[in-house]
Amino acid sequence: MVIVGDDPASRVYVNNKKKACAECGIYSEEYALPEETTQEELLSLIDTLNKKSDISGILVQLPVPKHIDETTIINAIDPKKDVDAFHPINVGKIMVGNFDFVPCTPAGVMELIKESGIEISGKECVVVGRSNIVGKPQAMLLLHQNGTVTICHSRTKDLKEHTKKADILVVAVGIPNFVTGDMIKEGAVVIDVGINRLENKKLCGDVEFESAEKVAGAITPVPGGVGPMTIAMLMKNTVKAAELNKTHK
Ligand code: L34
Repeated sequence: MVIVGDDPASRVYVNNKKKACAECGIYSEEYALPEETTQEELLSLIDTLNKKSDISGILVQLPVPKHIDETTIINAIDPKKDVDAFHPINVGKIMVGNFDFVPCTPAGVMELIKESGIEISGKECVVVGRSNIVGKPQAMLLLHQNGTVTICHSRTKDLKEHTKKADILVVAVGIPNFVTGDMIKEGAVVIDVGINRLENKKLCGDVEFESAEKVAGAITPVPGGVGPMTIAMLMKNTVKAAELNKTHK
């Protein structure tokens, strides 16, 4: 795990990941680098970790400081150690449907749906948000399970018209209480990926829970919903990486 700078939310997430590794018996190293770290220094650390035989998985916690180019960093990670599945090789494999790693947050969402006994095949699935980290891979995973998938975003006209049709609604926009109960179909499965910190330090999701839970058939809370699942899926990818790197030696 590599963390650059001192974003307080990132600090919490990385601590949770470290704790999960310890609980699972996964050996981990943390590299906490100062905000002023140069891109070259970060690339050099990634190169070292790529070559380090006792490290199977590498994760650079995002966001990185503005003076560092995120794409350059992601591209530098050995795809076989890319437990986030952010490298273009792994992104391409997800598109084709033949993948080793699944990005942790969308994988966590899929696991929640599966464990709850919810069928995806033939369902109207609406993903709100089109980020490379969540929205796009989420849509692809739902498509692989034969969902009918719509991706909505900031330029979508009449968002409510789309969300109202969703049997499964995944919201990942990063705006507190963005989706309200009146935008949800009766009985729909609502999965809230957002984690927003309000001024009073309280956490809230992208879905207004109070109004949404009255109409939803199932709904995830924030905190205690998708966040912990993201970490669980990271553990799964890390075990996969250990197996993968063993056979490739
Ligand atoms: N490289 N960067 C990389 N990989 C990732 O998979 C992430 N992500 C997102 C941000 N940047 C990343 C995470 O790890 C979001 N994320 C993440 C991880 C854990 C939690 C939330 C987001 C989490 O533990 N959430 C707790 C609450 C934690 C709190 O108190 O703030 C929850 O119950 O939702």
